[in-house]
Amino acid sequence: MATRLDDLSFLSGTNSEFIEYLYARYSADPASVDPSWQEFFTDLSREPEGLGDRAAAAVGAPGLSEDDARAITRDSLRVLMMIRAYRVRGHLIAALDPLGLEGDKHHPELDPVSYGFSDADYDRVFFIDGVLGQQTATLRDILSILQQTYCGKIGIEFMHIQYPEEKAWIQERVEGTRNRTHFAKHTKLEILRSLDVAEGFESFLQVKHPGTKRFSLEGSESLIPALETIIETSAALGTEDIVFGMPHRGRLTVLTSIMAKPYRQVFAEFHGESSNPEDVQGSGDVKYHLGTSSDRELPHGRKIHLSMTANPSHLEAVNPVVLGKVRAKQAMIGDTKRQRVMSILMHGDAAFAGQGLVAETFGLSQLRGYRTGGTIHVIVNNQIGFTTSPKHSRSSPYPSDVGKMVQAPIIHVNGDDPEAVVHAARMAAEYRCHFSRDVVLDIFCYRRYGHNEGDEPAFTQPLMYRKIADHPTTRQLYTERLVADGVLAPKEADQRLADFHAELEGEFEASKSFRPNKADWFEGKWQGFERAPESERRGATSVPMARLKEIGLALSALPEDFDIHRKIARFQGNRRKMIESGEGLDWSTGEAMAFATLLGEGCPVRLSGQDSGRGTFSQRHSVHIDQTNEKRYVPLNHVAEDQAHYEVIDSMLSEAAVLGYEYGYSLADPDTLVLWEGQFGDFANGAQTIIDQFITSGESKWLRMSGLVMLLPHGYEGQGPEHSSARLERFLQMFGEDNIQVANCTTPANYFHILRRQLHRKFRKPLIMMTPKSLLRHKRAVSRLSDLGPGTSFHRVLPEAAELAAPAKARRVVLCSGKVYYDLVEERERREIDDIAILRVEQLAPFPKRSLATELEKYPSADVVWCQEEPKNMGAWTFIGPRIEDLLANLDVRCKRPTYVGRIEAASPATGSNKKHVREQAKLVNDALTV
Ligand SMILES: Cc1ncc(C[n+]2csc(CCOP(=O)(O)OP(=O)(O)O)c2C)c(N)n1
Ligand SMILES: [Mg+2]
Repeated sequence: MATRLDDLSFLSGTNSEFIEYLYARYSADPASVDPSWQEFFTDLSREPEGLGDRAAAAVGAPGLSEDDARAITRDSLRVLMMIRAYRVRGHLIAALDPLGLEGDKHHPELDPVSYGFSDADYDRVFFIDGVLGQQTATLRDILSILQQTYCGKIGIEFMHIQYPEEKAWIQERVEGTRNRTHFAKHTKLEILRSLDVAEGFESFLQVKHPGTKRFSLEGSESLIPALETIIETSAALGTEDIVFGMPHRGRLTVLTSIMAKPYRQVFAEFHGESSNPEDVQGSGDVKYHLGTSSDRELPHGRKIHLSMTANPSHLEAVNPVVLGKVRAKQAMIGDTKRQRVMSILMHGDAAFAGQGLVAETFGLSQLRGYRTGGTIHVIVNNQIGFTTSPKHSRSSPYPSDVGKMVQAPIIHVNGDDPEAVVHAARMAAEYRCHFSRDVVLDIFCYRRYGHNEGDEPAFTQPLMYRKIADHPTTRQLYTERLVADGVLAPKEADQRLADFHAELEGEFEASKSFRPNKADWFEGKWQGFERAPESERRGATSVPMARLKEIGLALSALPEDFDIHRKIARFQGNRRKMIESGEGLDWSTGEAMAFATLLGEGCPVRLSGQDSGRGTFSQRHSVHIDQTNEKRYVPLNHVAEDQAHYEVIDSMLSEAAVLGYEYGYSLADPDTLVLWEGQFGDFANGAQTIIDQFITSGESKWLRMSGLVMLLPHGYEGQGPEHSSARLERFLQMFGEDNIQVANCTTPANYFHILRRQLHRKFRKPLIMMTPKSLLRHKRAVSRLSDLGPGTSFHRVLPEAAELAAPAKARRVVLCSGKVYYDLVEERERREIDDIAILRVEQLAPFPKRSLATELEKYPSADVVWCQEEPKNMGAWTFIGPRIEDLLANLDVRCKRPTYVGRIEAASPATGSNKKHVREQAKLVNDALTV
């Protein structure tokens, strides 16, 4: 039976027998023990000398009897087992908590007694074969080295990493330095300066605005030297741009001291000045959610761009957004090694342990379409979440355990030892740069006051807060240390703080007359953009015919020697026919033509979603797979010379993280068409936080635009409750102040134009597209190539397509949106009705008032029906009903109020029975045309 080397829990007391037992088995048959044990024993018994001989020689007793040599071997094995236990679990007894709340720590696997040693063995010399840099050492020395290395103010978890190179790198660094720090005087003073600034700013705010919410950093000021170190180390290793994401805790201090946001501006925000330069723009947000950016000059003349991403109060929701921004920035500057732009994410301990988005974001970290070269995660582990203690808020020992899912090294550090923090932060930054992987820095600290400045923490944690009340600040402790070490005179320390206070007083005075600069949302890559105008929003989306043909043919071509699947060959052949004949373009060809033409114009397209390469409905076939060798061929990357890149990604099976990521991407790069696609539309509700807090409200809160497209399959086709509805009603309910566009198109041409329109205007707006399923192959849902050509554009409302007998006398106008249109038209034909007009509302929001008015006025004597497939409490009705009524009130028509036709109010979006579905569908079509 193989046994895991890491798991020593069964060793206590009997470990020596156990090792002997294993060793005996190994000697009889090496394969009978676990490979890790094989490696272990092989290492120890390298030829030509066996371990016993070498050990005996090393401890100065060559030529011992076989029994004695065996005893020495056993001793060495036990010591080596113990050393390994310290590497794995030393952090469990490290001095991490500044408050020392856990009391004495003991772990049996770290106790020599468990390995059969007693006090009498402490001064005996053991052979350890070069481990810890020693051939031999006394047990006392070995323990001292181990405790210094693994159980001091830094506790490191790295033995879970399965990559030998990474593990060795960390082990060498940690054991090589024994985690001791040796800083020059000027570095020590810089560390102190960071603490002065952090403590000084927070206490200044407390004096000037007592009780105002600021989520102070007090108790975790070491975050500031940690960030400074990460920035400096990363910059020295080639980073030019860092994107930050962080929660409320200490944000104001980070914004000012790290991001160089002017103190006067923050003070002005406290006085109640609008955070937005022009009050008329946007709703604004509370000060501890705002972002900022700056260029900082570092020692040695290096420059680095820093940007803090604005975020909502939903903890951890900003994580994927930050990563998406980083990826976009890397793409824009051609940073293929992913070293020039990086991300730092800060977290609270409770949120990091509790929020699923943390795990989802880790999940993205090594994926081809999403990797960003590693994120440095910093946990401000103040050992509390609002009023909840860790033991009630997580099932794992540390908040950081989730990081192990991607084998991130986890460095725990005591926040009251700023030098250890700096040392740990440097190692984290170097690791990320070296291995391009995520790393977690877990700063153990405390929260000096309540959750916010109005909260009383003693209601819930009286003992902890009594301890905190008597606990000196990190700055005080470090000052005392520097004074004791002769680095600083006591007076100097006071003077430094006084100088900083004087600086803040000056800023405070200046804040009274502070007027913010112009809004910064149209800078950098966004230069030349503007707020969306009221009208003229169509954009020039048509493409010359010759270009369409050329691109379309390239799109339907295949490379030579490509072993293509029979059905894909037919798919390509059909597409070719569509382009050659200019007739019968289907949905997926409309989409491919939109992408291809944009690519040809130099605009990259990034489509990420659930099985998006092929397409959930086997409709897209963006990527062809050679049937012999599985090589990929992406036709969209072969449509024109000098074209931009098309990236299509089958995403991780997450909604929130992936959608957040794509939103972030769209924030950084307005010139890429960024699309996220759900498998079925309703799955988007797993990303509701991203939709609510970023996509629909981000522009208003933070003056940041996004041209993100969400593709959400929607339509009632008898596939049951979840696969029918993308919950159109939710998006429409969230529409306000021109924040998003919601559309449900019925023709490939209109889809082509609405996608192209995303990049052919001087502003960006998220587009929520209800996309079809049955219409993907519907014989009527086709367009001509010329519908994409000169003179064409997107139509928010599609007029009656048939010839009616006498429009002015039509008795009814049926308004609808999406797939039900084709059901209605087919039934109207079957019944040979010629006095009912059917109009399609292709864009629901912003409501197309003018185009709809133009169409409705053609039918002055008709009554008006809104027909939808969805139940009455869902779909567009509650949004569109009142709007149509308002419109009719101002038109010269008979009907003044639309009538509802559709499914009755329901709890579940659709029936699970196909038969029932067909019956319901027939009824609503019949009602629309008769009742
Ligand atoms: C998703 C979410 N749920 C609840 C809250 C309310 N809330 C704000 S801060 C906080 C405690 C967070 O604790 P922690 O992550 O440890 O950060 P700390 O405040 O201790 O720095 C809670 C529950 C929130 N902001 N976001
Ligand atoms: Mg906390």
